[in-house]
Amino acid sequence: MYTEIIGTLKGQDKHFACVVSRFNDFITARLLEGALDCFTRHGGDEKNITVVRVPGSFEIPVTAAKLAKSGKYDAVLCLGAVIRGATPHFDYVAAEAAKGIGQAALDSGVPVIFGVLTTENIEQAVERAGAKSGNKGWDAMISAMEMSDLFGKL
Ligand code: INI
Repeated sequence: MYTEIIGTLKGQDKHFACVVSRFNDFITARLLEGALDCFTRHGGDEKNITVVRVPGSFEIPVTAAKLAKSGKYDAVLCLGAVIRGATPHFDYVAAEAAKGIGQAALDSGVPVIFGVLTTENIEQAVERAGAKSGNKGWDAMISAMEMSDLFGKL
């Protein structure tokens, strides 16, 4: 018989930081709403959430790394939207965000959640920010709750 360790989904007594990009704010605001809704519906108290605004997704990793290392948060959520049609340097911004967010988690040992949309067009981004494909901010909060609970047990 093996030992299984799993994280459960609960917001009680959890302290999270959300790094939110102002670029494509009409999308990232919806992602934040989804994350907060998810948190409070799982017993979390909104006063335990710190929202940190950054100019764009490129600035998310360094900010997330600083927050993760502060020791104040059980997890850091990264919420951004990189839309190919809107930028000639999509690949650079998207790649840096993904690589840097992963690095922030590895360096700090704190769950740093990738809630950055990388889409071909605005329509796809809208679909993932509360329309027909759900809300990736909500999904990011689910991952934050699961991972922070799991890390408390490892
Ligand atoms: N930042 C985004 O979050 N999404 C984008 O689609 C985007 N585009 O289109 O360029 C974007 N650019 C800004 C970038 O993240 C930095 O803020 C900027 O380059 C300053 O470092």
